[in-house]
Amino acid sequence: MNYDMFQAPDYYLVDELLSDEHKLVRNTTREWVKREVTPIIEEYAQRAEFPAQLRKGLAEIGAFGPFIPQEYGGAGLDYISYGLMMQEIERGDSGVRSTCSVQSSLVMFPIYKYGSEDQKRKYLPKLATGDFLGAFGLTEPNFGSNPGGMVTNFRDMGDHYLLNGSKMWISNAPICDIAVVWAKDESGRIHGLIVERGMEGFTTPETKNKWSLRASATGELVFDNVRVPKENLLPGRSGLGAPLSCLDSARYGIAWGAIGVAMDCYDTALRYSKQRIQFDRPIASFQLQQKKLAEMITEITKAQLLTWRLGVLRNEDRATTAQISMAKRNNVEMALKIAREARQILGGMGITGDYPIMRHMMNLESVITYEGTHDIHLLITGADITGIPAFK
Ligand code: TGC
Ligand code: FAD
Repeated sequence: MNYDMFQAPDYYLVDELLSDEHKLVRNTTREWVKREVTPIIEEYAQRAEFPAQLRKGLAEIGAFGPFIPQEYGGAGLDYISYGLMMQEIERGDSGVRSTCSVQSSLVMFPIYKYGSEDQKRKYLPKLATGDFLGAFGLTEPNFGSNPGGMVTNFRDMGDHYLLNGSKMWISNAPICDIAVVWAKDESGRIHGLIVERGMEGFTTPETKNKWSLRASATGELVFDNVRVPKENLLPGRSGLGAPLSCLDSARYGIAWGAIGVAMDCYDTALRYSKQRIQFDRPIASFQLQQKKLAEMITEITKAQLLTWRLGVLRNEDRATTAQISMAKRNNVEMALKIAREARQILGGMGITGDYPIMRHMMNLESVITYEGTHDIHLLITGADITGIPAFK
């Protein structure tokens, strides 16, 4: 597919629920994705390379820290605008959206929420312009779904902290300038530390051989007696709740992003089904194909309404962790099912890189796992409605 013919479905006129600013942000991002992302992304995904040239453009459209106040370099937008941006960017590629999620929700958010005034002034403007790219280190080789068990730790050496341990599966790691790293102090309490590239003993080996999220750089963060200045500790909050609150923001963005992928798969399959002739008729005329398409638009519409309402609650600071989990889980599974059905509508053509569906489908296998697995989000809902956590 050389030319991007994407037309977004809006079956229930959800646009009428959006403000003029929301639509402007959405349309600007959509046009940028058509111009800058879809023409090149297949090639970068095949090469397993992050398209570094997008970094400046993402900053220019405000995709790095859309909800961060303007005084710190952010765009000062609301959470529905953030969601719409993630929807449009993920319509291009989940890996590019990942870069934005990490930068905005997992690096800028904790620095803005829990950082000192000096940290905010030092890091946020450079992250907003893309001069700095950030990573978020929570997951470890032996602690994925259970991050509270982490073993990465730091010791107070008087004039600095000494950081040891390693993080695994970290988006942006190989190309990051800074990383917000979660580690335990000598009493076992979790804190966030800002680690900068160039600090001695800090390395970021790349994770190779991925079949998914190939246009996103993934790697490890390894700390071998890294001397971290004391002023790099986030002073505003400690405990597991600090990183988990950042996940709320990122999971919220993913709930919107998944809709973008679903829309792209549906739109591609609908167009193809009207053009592809078999048995002297367009395959869109067969009931079995219509069933697939009708169910896709139904699920996309339900997800749009769920997510818009979540955005209203998030803007009012009323969206709960469990509500966000429900939307992330529902929408990612919805997008994955639609990608699989859309791939079938394209027959053999569906497996090629001439169409975006197979790339989206493979990407979603990561999206359904990171930011809390599909199972973990179900358990979060279960704990919320019964009052009985079933994690342990
Ligand atoms: P639990 O006992 O439930 O909670 C520990 C403390 O945290 C508090 N808390 C929260 N605070 C703020 N916001 C939230 N969302 C919070 N959730 C919990 C809680 O009140 C408690 O506070 P306190 O004061 O009582 O200590 O913790 P648990 O150890 O039982 O774990 C619960 C569980 C399993 C739900 C949690 O650990 C979890 O969500 N696990 C999944 C891990 C995960 O999502 N990792 C994601 C890594 S980052 C990533 O994947 C980035 S991909 C980015 C990309 O490329 O897009
Ligand atoms: P595990 O926790 O080992 O889970 C394996 C299986 O067991 C899953 O199906 C899970 O649902 C199930 N399971 C686990 N516990 C329970 C339970 N209590 N009850 C029932 N079932 C359970 N992390 C970061 O910190 N920063 C990043 O930037 C980042 N980026 C990532 C990018 C990619 C491409 C990927 C794939 C992952 C990334 N992650 C990142 C890590 C991601 O968050 C973890 O992979 C995820 O949280 C799951 O952890 P795990 O892979 O160790 O799986």
